[in-house]
Amino acid sequence: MRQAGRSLPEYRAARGPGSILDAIHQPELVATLTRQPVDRYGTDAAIFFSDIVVPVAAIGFGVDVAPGTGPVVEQPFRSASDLQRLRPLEPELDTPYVIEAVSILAESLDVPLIGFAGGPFTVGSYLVEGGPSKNFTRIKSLMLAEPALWETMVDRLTDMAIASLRSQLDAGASAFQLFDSWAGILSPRHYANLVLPATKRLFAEMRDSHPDVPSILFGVGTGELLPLMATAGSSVVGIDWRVPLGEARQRVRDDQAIQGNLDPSVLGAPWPVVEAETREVLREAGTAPGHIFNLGHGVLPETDPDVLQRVLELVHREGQAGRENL
Ligand code: 1CP
Repeated sequence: MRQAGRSLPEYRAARGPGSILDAIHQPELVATLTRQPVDRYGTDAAIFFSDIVVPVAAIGFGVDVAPGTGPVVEQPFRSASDLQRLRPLEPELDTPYVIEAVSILAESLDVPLIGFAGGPFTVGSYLVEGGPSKNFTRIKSLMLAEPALWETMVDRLTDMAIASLRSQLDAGASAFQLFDSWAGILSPRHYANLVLPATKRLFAEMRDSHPDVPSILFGVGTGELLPLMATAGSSVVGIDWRVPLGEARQRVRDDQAIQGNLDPSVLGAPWPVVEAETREVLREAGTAPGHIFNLGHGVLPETDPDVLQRVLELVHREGQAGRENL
């Protein structure tokens, strides 16, 4: 569950104030923060504690993550001259703290560790917009008005994601997730022409270097994009709460698993509602293998940890019963 930690009192206590990037530079602290949701909830996997802007911040693009806001960029990417600020990532030199934290976790966790990187559209959107965005106007204009520049930019961001993911897998992560969280803002035609080719290349190159490593492609609001995303080459497709899982199955390939998709806002409702909604997700997912229960997006900071705990217990109980009935 992405950002599961930030709703936890032990997260706030261990992390302290200031930019999350400071915390991300401290491998022992990262290992602790990664373990917290696993220790508390008994999740079946851990998601590495980091952020999608870590590689671009590490090469000195001038990115910070402002508390309560998210990534902010001092001098946004606006023209071809900004390409010189997007040099290749050398993980051993630029992000040794990531490699060290993954190594500590690979040694000490009892569950698989999921590494991750940001998808090219989502990371590009922060660089071009300068921060979180509602309409994504600047990045869309850049993509459409200057396709050659976008192609170069997307290729560099994709190369950085590949380098980062490889370093995490080499250090002991067992699977990886590509968060192209905001790709759902694009029309299918724009996604197919301007984002999918680089995304396909990423999964193909990852398969070449790390065959058999499970991979997840995720975005929000991707209902219309799912059939396209399903061709990108991941073994799992993440689904947000807007598409019922039964329908989502029709939109991905038969050999792909799906991940999702309880609406994170539902966790604020009284328990009987949360229970019914959780059961509905499991019912929609059906009995065929290949469903990873998750929220449809990250845990909201105001979420009551005890409610999440009960959801996890319910899912584990039902999953166990389901397996026994197979
Ligand atoms: O569960 C975890 O804590 C895992 C670590 C993790 C992950 C997987 C963090 C820590 N960030 C991410 C990925 C990430 N970061 C995504 C993709 C997942 C998603 O869609 O939520 C995105 C879009 C970001 C960018 C980002 N970082 C935002 C969103 C801003 C926006 O545009 O709306 C925010 C708020 C952050 C800060 C951040 N990153 C992570 C945490 C725990 C936090 C918030 C609190 C903090 O600063 O401690």
